[in-house]
Amino acid sequence: MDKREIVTRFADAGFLVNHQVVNYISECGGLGVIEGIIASLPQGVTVVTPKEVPAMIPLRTDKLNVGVSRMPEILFGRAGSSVPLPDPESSYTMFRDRYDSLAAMMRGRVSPIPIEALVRTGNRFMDQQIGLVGMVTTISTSAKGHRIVEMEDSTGTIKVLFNKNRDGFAEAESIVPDEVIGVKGQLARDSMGKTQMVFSDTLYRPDIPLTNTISPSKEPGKAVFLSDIHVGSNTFLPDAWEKFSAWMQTREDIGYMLIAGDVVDGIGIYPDQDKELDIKTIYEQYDHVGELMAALPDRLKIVISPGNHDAVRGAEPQPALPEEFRGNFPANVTFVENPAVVNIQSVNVLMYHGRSIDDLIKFIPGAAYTKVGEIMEAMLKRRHLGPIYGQRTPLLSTDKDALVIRDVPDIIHTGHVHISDVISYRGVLGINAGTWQSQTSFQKQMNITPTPAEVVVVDLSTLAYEKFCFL
Ligand code: D5M
Ligand code: FE
Ligand code: ZN
Repeated sequence: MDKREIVTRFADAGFLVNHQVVNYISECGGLGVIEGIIASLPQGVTVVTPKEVPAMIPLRTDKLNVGVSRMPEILFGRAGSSVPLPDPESSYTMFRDRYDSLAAMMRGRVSPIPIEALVRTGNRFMDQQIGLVGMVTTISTSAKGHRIVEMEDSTGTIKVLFNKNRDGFAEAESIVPDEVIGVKGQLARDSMGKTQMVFSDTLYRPDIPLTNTISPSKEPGKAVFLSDIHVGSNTFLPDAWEKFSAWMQTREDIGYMLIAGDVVDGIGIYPDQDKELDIKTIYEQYDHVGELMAALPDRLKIVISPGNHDAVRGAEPQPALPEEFRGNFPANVTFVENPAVVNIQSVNVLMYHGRSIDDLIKFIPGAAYTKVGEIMEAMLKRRHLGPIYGQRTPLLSTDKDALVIRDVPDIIHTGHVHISDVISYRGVLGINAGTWQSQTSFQKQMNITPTPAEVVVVDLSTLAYEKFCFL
């Protein structure tokens, strides 16, 4: 990052900044690092020196009295819990569960009428203000530029028009296939007196309640978040990892490490991958990750969920890494499914690798890989990690839709895009820490510039975060 820009950012926020801090950020920072530093400045500080930047504080030798971290409690996604449904009707079961659980979150606000009652000829709701809740089946744009969305519930389907000249049209433009939405609007008839469509006044999403507040841990403790280590790739950054690993030895205040998938690069994941591999068997790749984990302080409680490069079924929910790959891992590592909900000191973390981010970016206007925070927000609004069926994210049919965000998490932790971003949405912290591999030839083609070797540390007792970079 440009040094002048760094100074300007601090100045805009009302701070002077020391040149060592500027050098540090220019080497390994972006706007997120600056924002992290500013957010964690104590009251009364006007000049930012290395003393105010925890990542720059020299290694400490004294012991911090932080006690022993409790074991993470797996609330969802325990190894072995996702069972595929066998019969061809299974996707119906899963979508029904998605509809029921998400519709329940909106019922009080929308007071929905079954779609069958709305489309019945001569029905009593004609020309009135009505509410409905449905899953989105098709989306199109009218000749005049309005959005037309077909919605389906268990009784029928109906078209809903979102007028491009109304407030909130941007939200309507962000409607994606297979999400569950609510609408209040006017039922309109055609010249034959039959229901034609609903003209929407207000779009509703399951969303995070406005009343949601942050609920940090009552005990002291910190957790470090990362993902996409990609061990085995010739673009994995061993020196940066070593720097991070050495730093972890000094951070006795950090009791937990959460890793949201792609711990190895895998074998045969993309065409010609073999030319970019330093470690050419999957067992050796995992053995090496095991060594990296064993070199970290053993007081750490580590949780690992898989991603699309890991040696498990690609369809989501993905199972936990099987025993056969775990031989070299220390006992302080817990393997969970993708997605998973893990409780650390009463802070609930929803871990999801994030393959669906590719699909959501494609469907949401203005979305970009450089703004993955907005995609985490999109997931929270929809209370779903990956609604779109039949695109790049393979979805497994299970009894309950594992990608529904049933309970509001304190933290949502994703990866996959290799570009870090942190957001806060209605009291939920969204963290994507980035990756440990430099730009691959594939990403070069796609024009994706990664932010490697960054981690995010969260103080569980305040839910404040800091970013650290080890390039
Ligand atoms: O994903 C690394 C990055 O590459 C992430 O930003 C998504 C992007 N990616 C991965 N696969 C594809 C395809 N097929 N098309 C477009 N973009 C993609 P990783 O899971 O680590 O390979
Ligand atoms: Fe990855
Ligand atoms: Zn990935």
